[in-house]
Amino acid sequence: MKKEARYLVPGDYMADPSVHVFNGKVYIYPSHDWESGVPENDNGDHFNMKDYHVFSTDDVMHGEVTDHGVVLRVEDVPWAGRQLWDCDVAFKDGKYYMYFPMKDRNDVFHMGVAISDRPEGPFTPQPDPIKGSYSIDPAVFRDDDGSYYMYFGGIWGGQLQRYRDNKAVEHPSLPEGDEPALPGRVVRLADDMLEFAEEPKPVVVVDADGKPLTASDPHRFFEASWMHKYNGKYYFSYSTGDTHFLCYATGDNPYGPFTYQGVILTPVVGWTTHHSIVEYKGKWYLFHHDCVPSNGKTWLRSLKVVELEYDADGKIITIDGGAE
Ligand code: FUB
Repeated sequence: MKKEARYLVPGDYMADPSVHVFNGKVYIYPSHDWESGVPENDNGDHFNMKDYHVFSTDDVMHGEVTDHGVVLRVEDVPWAGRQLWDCDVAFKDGKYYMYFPMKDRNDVFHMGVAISDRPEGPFTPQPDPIKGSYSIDPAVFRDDDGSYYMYFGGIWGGQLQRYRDNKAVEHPSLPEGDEPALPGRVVRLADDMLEFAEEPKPVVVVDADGKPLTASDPHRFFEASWMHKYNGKYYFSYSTGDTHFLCYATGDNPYGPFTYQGVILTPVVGWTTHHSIVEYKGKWYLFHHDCVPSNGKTWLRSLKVVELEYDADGKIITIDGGAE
């Protein structure tokens, strides 16, 4: 279905929106793309982002979008190497916790935490990355019982293929053909929000017969996890990367398994696709990005929002991403 969409920050290149409602307003936590001159490759070196901005609005489709400025920079982080990719923010007991993936000085991705008293930042980073953290794209979900879970992981440049059972392997590889696809990960956060409370677990997406989606399935997990709850069900959504869909699967608990349901967004202009799903003032929204304003430059993406609809059975109605 084609839907009215809005570019939220026409004056700059922002991508990978993580969105939450705090204090009655919508807060958007994107990556900040820029023309760094780094050539494009499968390792994602061209996504050479160096800071984050925060945006807010109280009218998603038509209202003013406030830019709260730079809230964290690579050079603020004591363990920094390079590349601030998709972040997320969670609120607990009066503090806002920003979770961000960045490469350390050995070019290995880990997740850091930075803290603020305000949703708009600025955020002060902890001295070290989260112990046992790896790969990219943290999405933090608060369940109704007050537990917080981080969904994460991304293959290729996101380095997830370098890990099995949460340990780095000497010879990274990806499953192929009919082998089960490499799953994303989920982990409960500790009460202080600064550590993992347990070992990360695989987020397995299964078909209607309960079999894990295979590595050759165009709808298998690649990166960009998100979790939301709708009518009491857990909706795990993600990007399929090189096949360019946003898909979702549902389950009855935060760990899954999740049963594959369908496509949320067909391919957009640009290589990556990424998103978050949020309810605000009684409507549901899909925040995402595409490369239309930059004429298809993969590394210069623009923030977008469209209204999301469910049918009577809780199925998400597929949105047309606009790519030919
Ligand atoms: O923005 C850099 C990376 O591109 C993100 O971490 C991925 O999800 C993809 O959007």
